[in-house]
Amino acid sequence: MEQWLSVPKVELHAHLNGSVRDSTLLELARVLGEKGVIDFSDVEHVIMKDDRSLHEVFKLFDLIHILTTDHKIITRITKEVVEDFASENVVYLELRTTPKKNDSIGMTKRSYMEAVVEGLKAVNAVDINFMPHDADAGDFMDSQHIKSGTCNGATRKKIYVRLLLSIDRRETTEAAMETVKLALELRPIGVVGIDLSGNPIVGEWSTFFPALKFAREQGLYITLHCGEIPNPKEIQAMLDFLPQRIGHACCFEEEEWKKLKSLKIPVEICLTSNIRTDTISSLDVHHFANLYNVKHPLILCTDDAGVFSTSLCGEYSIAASAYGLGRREIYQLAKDAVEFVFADDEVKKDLREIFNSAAKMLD
Ligand code: 6MZ
Repeated sequence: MEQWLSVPKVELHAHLNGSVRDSTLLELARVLGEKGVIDFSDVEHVIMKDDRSLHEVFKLFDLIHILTTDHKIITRITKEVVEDFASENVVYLELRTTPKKNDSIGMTKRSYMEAVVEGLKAVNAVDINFMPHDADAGDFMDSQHIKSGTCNGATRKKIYVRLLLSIDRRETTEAAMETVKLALELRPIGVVGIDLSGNPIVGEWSTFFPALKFAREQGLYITLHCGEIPNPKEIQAMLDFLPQRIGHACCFEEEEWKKLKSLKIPVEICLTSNIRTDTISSLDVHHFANLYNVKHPLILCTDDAGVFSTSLCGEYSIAASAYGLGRREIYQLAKDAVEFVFADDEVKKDLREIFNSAAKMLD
């Protein structure tokens, strides 16, 4: 796995609350256990469990959300998640999260996102760029928060971070619309798009469609969790919507593959997540191989690095050994992801340069 550390990487499908370190979750659980809010020993067992069905994963998210409830904790986990990705040479991270409202602690969707932005500002292990270069961040900060390129004479690592706001499938049309309006308001601080996620057995496409349509009309990028369970009607409707990317695509039928391929919609592939949740029975039959062979646009991603105990290096390592990819192919796969990021052309240009200068390691 070490050898994939030197390859710059782009992460386009990472859920904030799914990417929290186990050690942080355990620490938070211990505190809530001491306060008598939860039973620590029960929770410890759930956090450390290895294999989970898709159903159990969503139960775990409900628990994680209890642990990460307040603003301070959201700020902390955001900082940690960004620094963890940066430490494995992720040079561009599109981090997604569901803005949450919790009246009992005075949390609004906006204040939740402010806490996320505080977390981005708090990153200090690397240089971070999370705002578009022409942004006017208004009351979020007085000057652009991009740190200088050097530290102690050595060039510091840099990570670009852009945000996607997730609509949870449990939400109503109004709640989804509120998230889209918030995303529009937060464009100056690096929100670039909308994700539709959450338990795939819950909710109807028609509920989210008006908000997603509005988002697209306003110029936000859209990525959809699509086909995590068999649901031909929804898959067709999602593909007809022409999102800029989709995630997973596990339970597609022949017709749906044909449509996806003819539309050339890039797919965010999360190998470990799909295997752990048994959405795909084994790597041998995973659709990565076919999509890769026909040169369909795809991006390797972690999904929930904490929940599935993985990392982006880990995902590249699995792809390399399961599908016989060498250093050059892995480098190319990582580099191709640049073309599917939702950031502006300036960022893409810089990322291409980062990859080009890393190409010498292939010699
Ligand atoms: C669908 C998923 C997911 O938003 O609270 N989420 N939705 N399929 C998946 N594959 C296993 N993994 C994560 O991060 C956690 C939330 O992301 C969505 C779920 O809605 C989960 O509650 P945030 O930061």
